[in-house]
Amino acid sequence: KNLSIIGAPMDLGQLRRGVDMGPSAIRYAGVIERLEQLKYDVDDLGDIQIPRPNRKEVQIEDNLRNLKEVAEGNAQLANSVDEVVESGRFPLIFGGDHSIAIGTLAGVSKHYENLGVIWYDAHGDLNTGDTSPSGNIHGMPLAVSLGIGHDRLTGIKDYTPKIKPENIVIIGARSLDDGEKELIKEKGIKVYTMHEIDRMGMTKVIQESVDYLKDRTDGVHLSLDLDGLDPHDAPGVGTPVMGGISYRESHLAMEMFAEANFITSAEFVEVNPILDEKNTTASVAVGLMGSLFGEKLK
Ligand code: DIR
Ligand code: MN
Ligand code: MN
Ligand code: MN
Repeated sequence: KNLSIIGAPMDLGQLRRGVDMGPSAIRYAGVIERLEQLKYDVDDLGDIQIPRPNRKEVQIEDNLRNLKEVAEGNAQLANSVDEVVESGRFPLIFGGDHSIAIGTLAGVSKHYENLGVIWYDAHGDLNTGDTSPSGNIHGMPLAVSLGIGHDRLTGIKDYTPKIKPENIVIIGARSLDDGEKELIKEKGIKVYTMHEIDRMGMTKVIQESVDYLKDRTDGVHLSLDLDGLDPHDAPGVGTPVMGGISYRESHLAMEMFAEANFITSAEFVEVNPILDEKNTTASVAVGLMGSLFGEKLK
């Protein structure tokens, strides 16, 4: 039970400032104590360094805002994550906006033949520069990891793709752009939208997701965007979408992942303390990590 924490204070993958303070907010909400209580050996490696863009130069190329800095930051993150996995410890990454999943997956996936990914998010994050309505790279990391997108991003760690479409499960989707919907169809990506969660219940959604991934993968990365939760439960996010997954459903999901004992790396992203109410969202994130790492009520 050895865990290494890496903070990725990235805010250049979207337009709202403040998400770079996510790692501090999560630490301040007591994550290390919480995990140590669960008998983990926790090593906090601190934050990676994110380059600052030159405000006077053109920053959007190919509809990719801050491409250079996002690529550099993620290349660094990929190296740190790679070292953690190499050393046999569980990598736990705090965002930062969701563009950091590009680096996390680049670092993790080279250690697996068939890495599975659970993408817990209101969004698909399957855009490219060509399909993105915003130019924000935080809406693109899943596509990039599939090898679709600018080669400064897909080429991190010199291999692509990082993951296979059949090894992905998206949970909580309720805001998908047209290009994302097309990609989901084309690649046959498994998606549980809010409709399925309402209809089947979270228990069945998670059971099916675990069964689906368990046989076909040799490791599973959990990428949890706090905007997957309902904004009432997790208000401190840059792109809230009404009608999300509840606090209780989310804990159930984490507890079932803990029971299945198959998550091998995780990241919690998009916590923005400037938009938050008294650090609620960071606290929710820490509570979810408690459940994911085996906290029991009795
Ligand atoms: C939108 C929003 N699909 C975009 N994406 C977000 O800009 O690509 N992802 N917020 O988390
Ligand atoms: Mn996201
Ligand atoms: Mn999202
Ligand atoms: Mn987002």
